[in-house]
Amino acid sequence: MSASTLLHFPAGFQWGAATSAYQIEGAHDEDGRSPSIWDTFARQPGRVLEGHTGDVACDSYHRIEEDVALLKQMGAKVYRFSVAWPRVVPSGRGAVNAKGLDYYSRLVDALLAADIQPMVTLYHWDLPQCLQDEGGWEVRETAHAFVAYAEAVFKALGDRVRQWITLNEPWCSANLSNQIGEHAPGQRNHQATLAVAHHLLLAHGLTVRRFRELKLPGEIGMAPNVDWREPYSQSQADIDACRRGLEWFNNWYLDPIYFGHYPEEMLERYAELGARPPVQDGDMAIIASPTDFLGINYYTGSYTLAPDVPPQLKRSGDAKAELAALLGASTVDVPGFELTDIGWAIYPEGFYRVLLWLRDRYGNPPVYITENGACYNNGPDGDGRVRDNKRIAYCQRHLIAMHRAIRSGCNVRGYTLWSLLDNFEWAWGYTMRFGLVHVDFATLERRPKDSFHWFASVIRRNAVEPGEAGRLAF
Ligand code: IFM
Repeated sequence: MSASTLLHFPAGFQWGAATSAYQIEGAHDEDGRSPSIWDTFARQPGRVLEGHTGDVACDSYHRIEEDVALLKQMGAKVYRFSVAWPRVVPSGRGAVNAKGLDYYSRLVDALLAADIQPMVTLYHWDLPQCLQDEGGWEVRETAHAFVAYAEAVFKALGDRVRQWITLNEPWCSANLSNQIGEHAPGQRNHQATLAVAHHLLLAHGLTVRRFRELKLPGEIGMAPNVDWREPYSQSQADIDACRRGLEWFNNWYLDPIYFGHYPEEMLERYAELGARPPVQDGDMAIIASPTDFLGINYYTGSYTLAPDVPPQLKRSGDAKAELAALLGASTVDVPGFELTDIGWAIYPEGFYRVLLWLRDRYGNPPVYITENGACYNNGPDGDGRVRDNKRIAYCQRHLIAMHRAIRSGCNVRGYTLWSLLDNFEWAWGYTMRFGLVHVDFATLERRPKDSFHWFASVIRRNAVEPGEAGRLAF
């Protein structure tokens, strides 16, 4: 392919890969780490496929050099990882564990020595279990405990880290965990969901303020997951249902940050179910404290189809039925696109559209794509090579969508692919693989897949090929 036909990204575009603590570190009881809600949840029968836990994961706690060498080989400019609260403040609040902080300090030093910028997420779902025992994110005090923990991390790493993310995917920590019940702590309760969501957002806002007070160099933002929904048809019912779905998934976390209020219609619908966010005076101003960028995690999209007879929105005590009525819709996987191995529709057009939607609705903030990637479970062939062409095709299509968005004026500054390594995929355990690097979970051996080499070529050229997916040179 000639250089002129490549789709180039802006100079200095920040390419890299992402992971999170519980999914890769292992060493679950070493150097003073206390259990998190995921240690507990994974031990409850039936919660995680095949009873897998993050006890060992990819053993990254003991493999800083190996993992950083992989990032270096890939040419990454940035590595997005998360800090485990139960490693740094094992009792949730109070004493700071120097050994826990030391691990992250050594990781940051190793990255900088390899000329890779650290991008640090402060919360990627691993709440200390001792705080859950006191009510977890349902209680307001947890937001204050989070700020104290964040401050300890700022003070230890803030001389070297220039990019901070408060929360990863609050929709998952609140809705997937407390309304749908698939993630820790695993309940179905609308009021708990709204309390958790509100205290997470409050923790975010308070942490942004503390970051500013400490006058640390660098930038701070949040990384919500957004998906894209479109009305199945131009019928008013489908349009209305789609709007509700977007309010529930995207706007609930973004409107408070950019506008200082929750989306009205969804707020009213929740109230019909007797659920309200526990907002106190001044909270929304704290939540709307200005950030420096928006992190965006995007994987999939769908069409929204309203049922012929919408379920009545009323309290029935059946949280699942109430959620269906709240949304008044079913989702339809985008026809014409395949599913990845985890069953998510491949919808790159949705990535383009959601980036334009963010541009127009929220004033075109600086955006980092903090996650995007695909689950494919094929392992090494007989010759040891992992030919994950489907992952390459998925990523190529999404990079093209991102390129179109940038050319349309979206202020996208970087992209960290999920994930560097195959890892603990939450309720799916180790059965679902998102890595650019294959991990043999019996031996912990790392093996770069074809997608790793392809992505390295994207980074090297700062460009993606527009050619036929799955037949790319690298
Ligand atoms: O593995 C997760 C990650 O922890 C958060 N975003 C989505 C990924 C794939 O499910």
